[in-house]
Amino acid sequence: MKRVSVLGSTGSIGLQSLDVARKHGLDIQALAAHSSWKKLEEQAREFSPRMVCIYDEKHYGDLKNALADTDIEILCGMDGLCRIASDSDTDILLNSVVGMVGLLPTLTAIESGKDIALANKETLVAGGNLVMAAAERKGVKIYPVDSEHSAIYQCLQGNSMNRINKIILTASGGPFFGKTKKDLADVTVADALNHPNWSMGNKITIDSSTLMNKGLEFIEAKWLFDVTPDQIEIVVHRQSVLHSAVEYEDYSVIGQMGFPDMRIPIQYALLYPQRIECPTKRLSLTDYGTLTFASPDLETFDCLAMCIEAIRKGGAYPCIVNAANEVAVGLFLDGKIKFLQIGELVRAAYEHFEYSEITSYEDVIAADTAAREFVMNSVK
Ligand code: MN3
Repeated sequence: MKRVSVLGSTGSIGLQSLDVARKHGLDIQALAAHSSWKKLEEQAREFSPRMVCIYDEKHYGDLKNALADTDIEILCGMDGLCRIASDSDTDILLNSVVGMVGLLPTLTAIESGKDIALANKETLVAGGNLVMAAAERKGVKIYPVDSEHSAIYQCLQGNSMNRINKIILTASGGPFFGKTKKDLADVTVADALNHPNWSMGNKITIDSSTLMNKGLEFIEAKWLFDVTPDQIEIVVHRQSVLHSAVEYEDYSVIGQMGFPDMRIPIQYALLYPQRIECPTKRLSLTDYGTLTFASPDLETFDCLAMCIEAIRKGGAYPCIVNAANEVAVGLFLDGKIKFLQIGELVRAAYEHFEYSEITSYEDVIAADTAAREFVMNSVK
């Protein structure tokens, strides 16, 4: 049985990955959470990992006391995440932490030759060239956990001899599909958190409402599948049943469908190449009756437009738009800015910075930090 460690185990992907682990009796080696130490304690008692890590160091003492009667090793901070990422008794690391924090553990896992089930978007968005080059050098596999990228990965199986014409990346369109900027001027946090098809964490749910999420996925797809931006077409598909598709040179389009439940792609990443029963609902196409497809509205959803421009220009731009968005979403969730300001701030950051290359982890951090400061200073 595969030995698995989970970074971000108390988040939405983490909880669903533990459902999969529970169902199939996976051997959990380590668990890490941001700050939910009570939930992490519960998980540690259920899965008996060798190590647990609480990222937020102020809860280290709480967790240590809570698990004092066990022989589980308690870690904290980035050091703890990287310690888990480099653990030699883990076969696959599920990285589902939120934000830029995920990049260093991913690079650490790759350097120690460990396969990764990747749910942390920022890893590829901010450091795509570094991560893919390191993975190739180390012969490490990156299994995408995101439903769209998992779908594409699945559509590529058995086709290593064939060239991709294009990738069809599907988007649900989020809660504001069909709206104009005028309609979105007074959107509240609660409106934006009300996603039609997927149940996810706050950051990604806001990103889905602005379509930033699809922009990040566009950038990820470019890196994961080694295609050009021109080879990726975004198609809005409201039902989230077709999770993405690949067109080959013969114009045959192969897609992957399923009930919209993240446990399917999580399980595929953790158990690849096995396909065994998943703890989810089955897809009934006749329950849906109709599946619809439309082009995205790049005018209303400028975060998506910015991401596409950023990856076309390359260099640090994807990292910059990602960092600007992360700060802007935080400000929106805290009630400090309006919904449409998220896109405006991302655009302002994109336009502010000159082109620069990313050749090291330090370059990523420098671009990321500069973009964050730029956004914070813009709203003062
Ligand atoms: Mn997705």
